[in-house]
Order: sequence, then C-alpha cells, then structure tokens
Amino acid sequence: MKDTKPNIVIFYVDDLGYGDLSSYGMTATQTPNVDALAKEGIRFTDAHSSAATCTPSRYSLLTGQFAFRNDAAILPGDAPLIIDHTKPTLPKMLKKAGYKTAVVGKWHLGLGDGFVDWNKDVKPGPLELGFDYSFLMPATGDRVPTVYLENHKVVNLDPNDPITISYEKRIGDRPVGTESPALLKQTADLQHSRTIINGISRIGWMAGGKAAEWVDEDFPHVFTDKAKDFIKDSKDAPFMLFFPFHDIHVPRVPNQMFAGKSGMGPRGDAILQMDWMTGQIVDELKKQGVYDNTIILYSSDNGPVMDDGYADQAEELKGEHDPAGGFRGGKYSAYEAGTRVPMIVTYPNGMKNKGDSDALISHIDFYKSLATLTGAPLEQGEAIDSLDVLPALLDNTVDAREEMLEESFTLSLRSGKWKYVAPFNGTTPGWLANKTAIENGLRAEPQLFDLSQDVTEQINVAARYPDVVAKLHARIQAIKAK
Ligand code: NG6
Ligand code: CA
Repeated sequence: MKDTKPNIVIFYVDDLGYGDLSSYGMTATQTPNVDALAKEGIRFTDAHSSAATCTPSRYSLLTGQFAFRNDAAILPGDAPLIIDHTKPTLPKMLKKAGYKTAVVGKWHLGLGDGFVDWNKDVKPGPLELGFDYSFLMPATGDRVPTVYLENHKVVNLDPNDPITISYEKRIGDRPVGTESPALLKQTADLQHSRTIINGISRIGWMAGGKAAEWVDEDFPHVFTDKAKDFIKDSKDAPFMLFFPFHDIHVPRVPNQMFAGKSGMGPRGDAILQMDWMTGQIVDELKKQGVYDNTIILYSSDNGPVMDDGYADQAEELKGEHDPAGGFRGGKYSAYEAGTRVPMIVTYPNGMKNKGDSDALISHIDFYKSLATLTGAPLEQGEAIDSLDVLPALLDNTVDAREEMLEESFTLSLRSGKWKYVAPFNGTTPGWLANKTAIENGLRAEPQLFDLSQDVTEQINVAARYPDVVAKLHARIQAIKAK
C-alpha cells in the first residue's frame, strides 16, 4: 500500500531578506513562483532563521540545537563536518519514520573529520548524517574547492589532475584576483581575491581539478535537475528534500536567462533565478502527482546583505528596494533583519487555515514539528532547543512561541513584546567591523526594545526597565545552561 505520509520539501534560500519577495512587499521586480506558494499556504510575518549567518542556522535546522552549544560559526571551505554524525539529526529522524532523504545545494557545514583529501571519498558528510543522497556545493560559491560533490565523490574529477586546496598559502598555477584583475567578471575585496575560477576570484587557493570546476552560471540548471531527479525517483516513498540554494549569496553570477532582467543588477537577477528554480521544482512535484501531499517549508538562512565581498553593485542598483523590508539590521546583525526572513508553508492535503500568520517561529522548530507530523520517535535529549509548532504551521490562526532566542555574534531574546540584545564584550571580527553599511547590533551595554511600539528597534529602553533586562538576561543564561 502506498504510504500516505506527506513528502517534505525544505527550500532554504541564502541571504534572502524579509523584503526580497514581491509577496513580502518588493515592487522593483516580481517573484511569481514563490508568491504562488504564499497564496496557496501561510505567509509568516514573524518567522526567523535560528541565526543571522549561514552555518549556525543550518546547524540548528538539522540538529534542533542552538549553534552556540557547539561553537558553530561561519566555516572556511576546508573545515571538518561540524555536526556529530553519531548523534540524532533531522534526516536520521525522518528515516526512522520511513522517509527517503536528500540534500541538493549549498552545504557549508564542513566535511570530513580533519584533513579532507578531495581525491578520495569525502566523508563523513551528509550521508553519515542520514541523507540517502547528496549533491552539493561543498561550502559556498565564494570558497574553494569550486567543484560539485555527489555523495562521497567530486563530480568529473580526473585522477591525473588531483585537487588540492589551501586557505593559508598560494598553491597551483591558476591566476589570482590580486594580480590579474582583467580576468575578473567582478572585482572583490582582498579576502575574496585568491584563485580565479570561471572569472571569479574566491576565498582560498585551489590547484588541479580542472575538469571538475563548476560554472557558476549553470547552477540553476544543475541543482534544479538533481532535485527533480530525486523527486521522480522517490515519488512512491515518502521523501524529504532539503534544497539549500546558493542564491542569493555572493558571488552573484546569474544564468543568462536572468542576467539583466531585474533592473537591480546581479543581486536582483539572482532573486529571479531563485524564483524560477522554486517554480521548476514545484512543477515537478505537480507533474509527479505528489504536490498535494507535500508540505513545503520555504525560507531563508539569514537576512540580507548588499556588499558581501564582490563589487556587483547591489547597493548602487537597488533603487527604492528595501531588502530588509523595513526592519533594522541585516545579515550578521542582532537586530530583527538578521533573522526575520520570509517564510511560507504549503500543504494542500493538511492545511487547516491559510493566509497570513504573525506566529513567532524559529526554523529550529522544524525538527520537532516534522517529528510530530511524520510520527517519528524522538530520543531522550534529541533536538532539545526545538519546539513543536506544527499546529501553527498548518493554521494561520494558531500561535506558536512566547519566547525565542536569536543567534548572531551575540544572543538576543524575543519575549512577548520585548526584544533584548545581550551586551557583547568580545572583539568584533575586523571584516565585520568594516561592514559599516550593516548595523551589527553589537554593543557593550544591554539593549531592550518594545517591538509592540518600536518594531524598527530605534529606542533602547534598557535603562527604563532594568527588571525586564535582568529577567531576560537570566532567561538567556538558563537556556544556555539547559
Ligand atoms: C564572511 C565572508 C562573506 C560570506 C560570509 C558567509 C569575508 C570578508 N566575508 O566571512 O563574503 O561568505 O562569510 O556567508 O570573508 S554565509 O551566508 O554563508 O554565512
Ligand atoms: Ca547565508
């Protein structure tokens, strides 16, 4: 008998801000495919990535635990796997419930258990974490190695031209950005000016692996096709597809189908590309007759950033467009735009009430909500920071969290109408301090905002409500000690 458990598709866009969809107020260009999902399901207005950067957000989504518990921060491209593969994970949990699982897209959670030899089996990685199939960009588009990894193997690797990478010193004979700017499609800051591959200088140096190099402009087809193949092959089993986009992260090098189409330069074009990819995958679900029995969770890993290392004129060409949708801050920031992102849920067979929802939800809650949805058993201590908010995911009249932790370079707590940003006494990384266009929210003194009257976090009322500050600070300490 065919299993009637719903399929699960998690679309995880990279660096998409709250205001970056036409269904969330963007007027400069249109995202019809994502907007169609918003019309058919619930459009959340107070949903959050667990953190304001990529690795920590993904870490939490796949483990149901806060990234600070494992010091998970933005990883270099040669970092080991940051999730303990002997512990429970979201895909392992779903496998117990009978699911076939895959990840297709950007990984950025590290690979291997120390030094990675890209010419051998690269593991542990997603397969050891419970994915039956993986097709990855290993870290991000701006980091070497610029090759695809399918399960344990680099795709198209010529054994006579082995790959080596270094994040410390120059290796190989490829040109580098600092010396050969004429070869570049976009100029970049020093950090992103090492080995040039496909006209883009990257973070880190790479030697060998010529036949395996990716072409950035091909991403939309390559990743979409792999996702469609997985859906086709899995349509008779319940399946879970985790689809973390590379878009709209830097380098933004859209396919010619989208280049120049948004009127906002490569960043806007990357939004159109992401929208098209979403539509293609949703169409495949419909073609295979499984769309109605699929829950789609669509969101972004952190807030928006304009200049993230490459001169792609994101700021200059954005015109009136407000990527943060009116909220303060952006990617990296402790303020709301760091983690408040678009989130849409569709599930034709299971949705109770659709429309807008202002329920407070963190992506860390996908874990327990999906466990409930699929009937998967949880182990003692599994996903300790996750909350079952399934009723709110399927009904826009139902509330979710009372309290929610947000991770950035400090910790913040939403509680009722309050937003508390804990003091930051560390040293702001130099590259972040230099990003003057983004308010990172890091202050030595406590910050407290009353979001019911001040949703843009302009007036710090910490001095006026010391008792609230003390209470919320103690709550953060208690969550840390859990
Ligand atoms: C930063 C990079 C930035 C981006 C980010 C990761 C520098 C100066 N900046 O360290 O370009 O790659 O890491 O983005 O190297 S994330 O969305 O994957 O977290
Ligand atoms: Ca990101």
